[in-house]
Amino acid sequence: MCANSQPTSLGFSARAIWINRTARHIPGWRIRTFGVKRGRSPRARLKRATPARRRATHRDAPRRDAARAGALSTMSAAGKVAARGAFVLFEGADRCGKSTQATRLVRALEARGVEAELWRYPDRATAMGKMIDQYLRSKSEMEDGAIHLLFAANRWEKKALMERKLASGVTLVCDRYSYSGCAFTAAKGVDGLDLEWCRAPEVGLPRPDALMYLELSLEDAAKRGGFGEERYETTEMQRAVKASFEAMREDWWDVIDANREPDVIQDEVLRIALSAVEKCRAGRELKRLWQS
Ligand code: Z5A
Ligand code: MG
Repeated sequence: MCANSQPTSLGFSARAIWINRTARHIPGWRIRTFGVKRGRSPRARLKRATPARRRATHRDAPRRDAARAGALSTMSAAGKVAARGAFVLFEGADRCGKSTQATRLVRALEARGVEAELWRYPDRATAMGKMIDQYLRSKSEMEDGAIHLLFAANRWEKKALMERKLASGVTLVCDRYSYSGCAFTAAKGVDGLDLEWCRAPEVGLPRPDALMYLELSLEDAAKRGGFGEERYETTEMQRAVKASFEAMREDWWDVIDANREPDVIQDEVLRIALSAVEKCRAGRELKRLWQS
């Protein structure tokens, strides 16, 4: 029997398969499956499921989506590592130039065709951020442990968005993050609120791909103008904050001498950021804070 000749003694299902296979070679034919039992779609399966199974499926959805997003950040459908945006962070004590350099960096990256966004913490625009803002401006009071957790929650509420942006290829340039959170709370010297305690609520957040710590002495910082009116803006507090940053410093941080002309600092910062962007484009895995 030639390959295209019709079988004579086949049952209904086998005949349908034969029609399908044959039709595929005929231009203009729409392929349909006649009488062949197909697997039901997920939606159809869910419709027929018992109420308990349906509830479980919906309950699992966020976990499934998170797992998928995690996988997407490193693997493409073809099983290759996928390009993503870089998470670039500026940290340092007051007036070292974080906001200045973060703003300049976004512009410099965009000028080089890198899609970039400026993020900052605290994000004072959210409901939690508004409470933080009130606290920083001494318009409200809060226990030291409680305000620490609120700063951390302000990062957790934006974690999913951060991951989505990075996975979609946007580079995020961030002005302060968890390191400031830990440095400031630990600097208060409150019993029990040491660095280890401070880190706990931050564990599992996305870890930056590059952390630029702008190093500036208190004396040089003072030359950049007086303190503002916010709660932590005193010499004593800033000294303790610097000590906390020192205690947290890790090998992979880039320590930048911030006592130079802004343009000179920017050149160094841009080199570091572009190197991170390059690595993330090549599929570098997004790590988690303080997880082994
Ligand atoms: N906080 C916390 O407790 N827990 C947390 O989890 C987080 C934060 C995330 C937020 O302050 C406060 O919240 C902060 C920590 C705490 N408390 N304090 N203090 P913020 O981030 O909103 O603070 P800010 O108002 O942006 O100030 P800053 O960050 O300390 O400044 P900066 O961003 O490092 O510096 P700048 O604004 O870029 O520059 C300061 C001045 O220096 C300005 O006049 C510039 O023009 C000048 N400048 C900048 N670069 C240079 C150079 N290279 N040469 C000379 N002059 C320069
Ligand atoms: Mg700033």
